[in-house]
This record gives sequence, structure tokens and C-alpha cells, in this order.
Amino acid sequence: MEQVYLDLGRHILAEGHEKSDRTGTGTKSIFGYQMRFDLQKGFPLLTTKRVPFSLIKSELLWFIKGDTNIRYLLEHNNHIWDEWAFERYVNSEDYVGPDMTDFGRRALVDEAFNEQYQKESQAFCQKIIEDDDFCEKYGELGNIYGAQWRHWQTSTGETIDQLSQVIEMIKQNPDSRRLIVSTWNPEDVPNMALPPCHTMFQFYVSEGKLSCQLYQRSGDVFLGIPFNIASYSLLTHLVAHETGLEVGDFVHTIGDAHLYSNHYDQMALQLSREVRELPTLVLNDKKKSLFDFEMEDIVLENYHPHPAIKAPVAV
Ligand code: UFP
Repeated sequence: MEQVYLDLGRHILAEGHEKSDRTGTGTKSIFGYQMRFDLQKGFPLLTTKRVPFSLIKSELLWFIKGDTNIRYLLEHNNHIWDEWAFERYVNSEDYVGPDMTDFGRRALVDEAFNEQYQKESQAFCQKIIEDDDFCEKYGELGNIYGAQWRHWQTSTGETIDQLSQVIEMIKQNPDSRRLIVSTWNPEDVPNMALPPCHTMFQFYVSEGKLSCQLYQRSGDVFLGIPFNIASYSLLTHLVAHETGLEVGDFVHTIGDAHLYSNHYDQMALQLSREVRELPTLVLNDKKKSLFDFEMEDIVLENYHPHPAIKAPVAV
């Protein structure tokens, strides 16, 4: 099953179009690609490199709670969203430390600056955890997935809980062709630092099995996509658990699927490795609702991957 991901990597290396991009890194890219993972055959967390499942778990639970403040993530030692909150802080009048302009890029090329940045960023995270007022002011990321899934703001001032509604619909009317959660809001996009990559997902029920398809407008195939596959596969398991269904397929459809130019060697290394047996996901049977799930209720068994492969994040 992992092979379909490796095929994508191989295909882009061989056939991708050289394309410039927003980050200035340069990519090889293709447009329109689909992968299908039969979740009955194992949990699709890659084995050709270690992928940190605990980060995937805490991020997904954070979305499901409708939480958009990074404090929950920090409490679970998850730093994947820090930079977005940190950026707002260093651009505010409350920030008095050294100049952090363009910190993401500078940290990659300037070791002295990187040390300063790490120090400031750690102090920022500590303050988010310890200081309630600071956390409320600077930990909040606004309209991101948690808000879009659980409390979408309508133009008339109401909120829509898309995730609860779709779960209810799966229970009441599993043959519906409208089992959709959508995040792309053309009204918000011009003001967003990172417009949603996961623009919509749809569920499908057949023969007692629940499948899910994600349309991802843009995918970093080496760093982002392995996370995204695991995250939406976990979501499919959780929704199936609550609705009393077995798991079916996770179908991953990607618009612009790209490899950054500083990931080609890492992708080639990964392609040279032998695929291993996929791990198994075990959910706490005592809990039925995915809204009650906590970290310890989700356990991955038999995960024995090859070592992680480091690669710079394009910012
Ligand atoms: N990206 C992913 N998966 C994600 C996520 C981001 O691959 O879950 F949030 C990557 C895709 C792209 C970049 O390389 O982040 C977003 O940039 P852009 O908005 O220019 O597409």
C-alpha cells in the first residue's frame, strides 16, 4: 500500500515540471494525482522513514475539538503550528526582542540568528503555556481547520458545526452524496497567511464501510503528504468508530503535487529503502464519540520504520 506513495515520489522526480513557487525554493511539480489506501490492509503510516505519529494524533484531536489556540499543541509537545503564532507576536508592539523579520528563511542560512530565534521562540512557547492573557492574545490562530470544521462563521453571525453535522448525516442517511466538510472560503482567502491546503473532504458509505476522500489543493510530497495521509486515515477510523462502520478506503486527491528542490536527494534515499509491514491502529472501544477521544485512546502497534530523514521546511 505504501508503494502508491513511493510511486508518486518516483513519478515527480522523473516527470515533474520545474516550477517556481511562493517560497522561492523551486519545485518539480505535477497537477492532479490520486492515491487510494485500503484501510483494512493496515494503517498507512510510512515505514520507509519514521513519521512522528504523536504529532499527527495531537494535531488531529486539536482540530476535532475545534481548538485554534496553540496551547493544547504545546502541552503535547507539538510545535508544528508555532511559527504562525510567533509571527503575529514578533510583528506586534508587545514584542521588544531582537529583529525577527523573515525569521523562517534566516534561521536556515544564518547559524547565529538561528540561535537567537530558537531562544525567542522557546520563551514565546513557555509564555503561551504559563500566561493566560498572553495565550489568549497570541496563541490564537483564528480561522484555521478547527474553526472551519466545528464553528464556521456565517455572514449572518451564526456558526455551523460541519463535523458534527456530517457525522449525524452518516448515521441518518449514509447513502447521501452530500457528506462534505469544506474549508475554502473565498471571502477569507485574501487575508489568510496560509489558505487551507485541505480544501474539502467527503465521506462515502457502502457495504458497511466508511471511505473518505480529501481534495488537497497543494501538497509537499516529501514532508507534508506523509503526515496528511496518516491524519485523514486516522480521521476516517475515528468517524467509522463513532458511526459503527468498518473502515473502507482513504482516497487522497492532490492538485499541485510537488517536491521541493532541496528534497530530491532525500526522496531518492527513501525510494531506495525496502517497504516494511504496516502498523495497526487500535482505538479505545470504551469511548464511542470521537469528541471524547484523548491521546491515550489512540494506539499504534507494530510500527517498525526505517530511520527518519531530515529535510528543510520551505517557508
Ligand atoms: N503543505 C502540505 N500539507 C499540509 C500543509 C501544507 O503539503 O498539510 F498545511 C505544503 C504544501 C505547500 C505549502 O508546499 O505547504 C503551502 O504553500 P502554498 O499555500 O503556496 O501552496
